[in-house]
Amino acid sequence: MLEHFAKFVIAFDDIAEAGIRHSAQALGRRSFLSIIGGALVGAAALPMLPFDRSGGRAHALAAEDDKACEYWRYCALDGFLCTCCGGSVSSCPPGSEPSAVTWVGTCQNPQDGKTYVISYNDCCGVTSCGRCPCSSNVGERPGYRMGFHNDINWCMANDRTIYHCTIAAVIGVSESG
Ligand code: ABN
Repeated sequence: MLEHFAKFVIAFDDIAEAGIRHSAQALGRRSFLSIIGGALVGAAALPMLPFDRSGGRAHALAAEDDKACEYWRYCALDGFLCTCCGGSVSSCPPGSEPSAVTWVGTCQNPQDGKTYVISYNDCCGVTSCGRCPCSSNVGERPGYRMGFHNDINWCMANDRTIYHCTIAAVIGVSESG
């Protein structure tokens, strides 16, 4: 067995040597060495290239972070995230109040694959928060379809109409998926 293996290695060695000799003769020694040198430098540089090694992990993590625009409930939210302004994903920061009118969208939760109905209430009565601006527009429509539009101040029907930030409360599961 060992003898067979040794013979195989020697044969392989001979073939490789013959191939290299042939290439060196055909190309000339200088260009043969420059090709080999280029290949070695190229192989050494490969691991330094900027490959994406994250495998989509960053995106998956952002889908669970309610202070990131990529959080799944914010798929149709246009405004400042209340989670960055002292509130939570479904309650307004202290001193502000939820808008009396709102627009409703649907977003898919990547954890269970279900589509949920989300109410995007603006929080009103305090000057604009200015933190974590987001503009996601899944299912959103232009202003002439007002009930499907997110780029307006939904505090318009409140006594205190100043816009502060936006929350995203789950109000049901979408039957249509
Ligand atoms: N619905 C958020 C918002 C408020 C004011 C202006 C534009 C968008």
